[in-house]
Amino acid sequence: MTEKTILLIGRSGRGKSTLANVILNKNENFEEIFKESSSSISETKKIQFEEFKENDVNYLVIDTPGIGDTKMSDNEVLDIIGEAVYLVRNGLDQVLFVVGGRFDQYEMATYNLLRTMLFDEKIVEHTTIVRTRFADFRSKAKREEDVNSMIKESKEKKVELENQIANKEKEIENLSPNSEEYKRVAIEIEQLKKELKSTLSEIIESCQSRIVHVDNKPDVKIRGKSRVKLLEHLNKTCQENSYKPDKLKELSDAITEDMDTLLKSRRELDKEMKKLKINQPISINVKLSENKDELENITERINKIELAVEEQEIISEGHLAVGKIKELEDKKDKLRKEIAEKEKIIRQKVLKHIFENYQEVKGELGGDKLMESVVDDKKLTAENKELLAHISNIEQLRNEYVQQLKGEVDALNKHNEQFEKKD
Ligand SMILES: Nc1nc2c(ncn2[C@@H]2O[C@H](COP(=O)(O)OP(=O)(O)O)[C@@H](O)[C@H]2O)c(=O)[nH]1
Ligand SMILES: [Mg+2]
Repeated sequence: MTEKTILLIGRSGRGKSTLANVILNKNENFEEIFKESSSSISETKKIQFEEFKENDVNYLVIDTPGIGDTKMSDNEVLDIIGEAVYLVRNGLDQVLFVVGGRFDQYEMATYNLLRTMLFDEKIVEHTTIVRTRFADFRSKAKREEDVNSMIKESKEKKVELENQIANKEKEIENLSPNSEEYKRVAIEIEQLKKELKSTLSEIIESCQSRIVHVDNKPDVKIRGKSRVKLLEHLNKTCQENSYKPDKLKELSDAITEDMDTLLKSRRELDKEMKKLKINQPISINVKLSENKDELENITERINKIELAVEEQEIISEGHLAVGKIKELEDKKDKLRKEIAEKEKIIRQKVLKHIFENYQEVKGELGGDKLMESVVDDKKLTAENKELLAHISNIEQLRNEYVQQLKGEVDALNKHNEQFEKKD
């Protein structure tokens, strides 16, 4: 049996979860297994994955929430990265980079951040652009027109950014390196360079034969067409060996064992919770509801209490007495502790991995947001703190060095000018 691991990446709202449901086609009815976001409910910031079998291929479909494009809690970011790495530990067959009609500057934030943290430049060769919301998906001419306009737009954006950078670089030449103005322009240049790295042009150009247009509006027939198209495409493109870059291997080697234990404990806890739910005396629920003043009607309340008493009797008849519940509760608490401990260990390892790639991550659009999210002083280990201090030290030294060089160049120029005047 062939295994194919498919990772969905893209800005939130572009249609990743919908696409995952289309590929999965649960109960032949595109049931919503991956949570699709509507405007009223905010997207869950968790990895979701499902497996299914089709034509002797075992597919693993992984839906990722955006990172770097929104502020998240440190645990959320670290958990997403840890889980994604664990799921693709045996290699990745294809990244589906999902885009809608509009592009904004954070379109590629998650893609680029994952590329620097876990993958390498070769990820582009394993990427397919999936263009959603494309009603004219049947027309070859319209598809080509769309690709051309994507290329044109991203090229124009690239030229615009390059010009802006060139202008700012001219501007900074005439500023004193110690001035506030200099610092401000330097930051602007850095930001523009990040944006330049984030234009779609490179990825579109190298993925031209791998752009799939679909429309996944809620229409079984049209979604069926999308699905056939996507699976055919995956069948064609995923023939080569799966992609397993060094950085991914490094981190997955570090966390796989912990993750296995964590998942085992979580499953056990789930089982215990189910047992507890069956055995929980319902009277507790009645008390809670009373506190909340949810039961306005007195007779209704009495009925509920009577029901609770009845339930309690059934429980004691079934020999599921308080002692048993206590035992289950203890087991549950122990498992909870074990889980929390493992989660902490995995997060620390992911954090260490991010710090080891600190410079590159900071150099990406969204890198600052990601770092802000994960650097919570209270949660850093001594080792990570040392690493961070070391990195910021290097950064400071480098800045000082650059300033010093600028100063020397200025002095030399002045010196030359004087000589020229003398001549
Ligand atoms: N018309 C149309 N709507 C889509 C398409 N893909 C997604 N949507 C809608 O766009 C919204 C966001 O989709 P979702 O899959 O949750 O986006 P995600 O944040 O990238 O996972 C949902 O209301 C979807 O129903 C598409 O191809 N066509
Ligand atoms: Mg989603």
